[in-house]
Amino acid sequence: VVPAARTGFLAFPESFVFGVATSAYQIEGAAAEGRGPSIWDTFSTAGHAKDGATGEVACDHYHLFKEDIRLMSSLKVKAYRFSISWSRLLPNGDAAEPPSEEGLRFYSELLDALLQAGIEPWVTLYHWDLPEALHAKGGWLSKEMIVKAFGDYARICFHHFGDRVKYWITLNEPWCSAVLGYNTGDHAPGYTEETDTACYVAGHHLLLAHAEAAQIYREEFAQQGGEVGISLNADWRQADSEREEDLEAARRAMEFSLGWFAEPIYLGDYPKCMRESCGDRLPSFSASEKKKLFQSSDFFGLNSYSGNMAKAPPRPFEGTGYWEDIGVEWWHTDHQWARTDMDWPVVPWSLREILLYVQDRYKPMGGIIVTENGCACEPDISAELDERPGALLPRPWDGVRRATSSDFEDPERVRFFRAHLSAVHAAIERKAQVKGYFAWSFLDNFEWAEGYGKRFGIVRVDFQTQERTIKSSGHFLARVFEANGLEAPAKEEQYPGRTF
Ligand code: PNW
Repeated sequence: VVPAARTGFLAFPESFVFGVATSAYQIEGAAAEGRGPSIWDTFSTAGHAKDGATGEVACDHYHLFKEDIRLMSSLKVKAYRFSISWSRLLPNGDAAEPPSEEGLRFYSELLDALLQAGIEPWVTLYHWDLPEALHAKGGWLSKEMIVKAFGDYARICFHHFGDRVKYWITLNEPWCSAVLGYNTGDHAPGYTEETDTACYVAGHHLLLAHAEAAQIYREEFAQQGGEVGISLNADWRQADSEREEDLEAARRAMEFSLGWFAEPIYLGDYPKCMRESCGDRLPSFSASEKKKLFQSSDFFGLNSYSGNMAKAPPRPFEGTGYWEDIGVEWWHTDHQWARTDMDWPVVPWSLREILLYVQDRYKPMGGIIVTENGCACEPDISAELDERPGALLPRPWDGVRRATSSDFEDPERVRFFRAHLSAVHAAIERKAQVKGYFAWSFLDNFEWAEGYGKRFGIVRVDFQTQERTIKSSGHFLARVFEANGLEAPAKEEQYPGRTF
């Protein structure tokens, strides 16, 4: 193999945090071992994920966590982002009952083992697995109930684990909880748009729950000396042209995705364009709620996987509802862009753009942490997809794929990470205060509605035997983590499609 001609070494700041990420429902399994049901148990056992997949066993991380931490050590991981399963601590969601001893013991042992291995834990409190008992009481649509319930749960976590956890993330991707859970119905609890307000109501309460947990930490646990942030997801939207309508479409797309959750926290209220489109269908914050939300995040967690274009529709959409309210041709794209197995366009420069946008618009205190970035690619699955009639757009690894002899060789993912890490580096050079990067994901896992067919891991999991094998992308990242930097992509590794 002739080594590609690269253009130089990209060094990251000394204190940069390199890690890997997972979430409870996607990896733990042990669904019945002391854990109460969550909305994802209900949703997946009802058959809403592909091939009837559920998280009942997943990666069996609940039993294999020690082995998994050894693997992380061998990958030179400095930080590990995982989530706590709410219903493993509070099987009935009820914080008036004492938390489950079994649940406390599991997370306590996990934290001890991580610290023993010199790995810094970054802990997400809510990665989508709402206790079913709380959903039955109205879930994210019930303001009084859910804000208090989340605060009580957060307090239990801070109390039991805050001696060892210095980085907390209240919510993972509230946009997904609100839109996929309460509008498209692709995720639990699977509400499809019965009303044109449900996702805004859920989103409102998600924000208030975040603020409640952040306030509890600051008022009751300040002496623990940690930080509390939130992880928001968005793909960068680039205007398709310089026409004013398209520039406006790009602004709206960013404000209806990232801004919806970022602006109440960083700028004091919902984006103006949301209020204009939605009127009273978008709930309002009281003065005291605004105050509680403002600057309620000690760092800006950003999850970003892709980018796309924004184009104004030829005439305004009719009707109301989240997608109509945005008023952007959401699926407009560049067909030259490569695609991952999720069909998400591969647009590395968009990660640089969104980081610069976050820095410029929100100036987050504590800086920005990329809390997720990665790609799904799996030789067998996409070979199948490639043969689907009339199907897919070009993929980055067309041609490479069939030459790939092993499931553990994933040059496509190496290429993805190299390109995206160099985009992060470029953002830092342009003064974005990016403090860390977590690869999604440590393990192949339960990819929500997609089941087990979409593999994001840098470690291969054989779901029959639970055997783990480090992929070449894992070895690649281990070298990046150790060297605190990487060689820039070679010319031939650059991706096709528009770059603007
Ligand atoms: C994130 N979308 O999910 C989640 O935080 C992870 O749990 C998940 O495994 C990962 O990304 C990969 O999907 C998303 O439709 C799911 O835009 C869907 C979307 C975005 C993020």
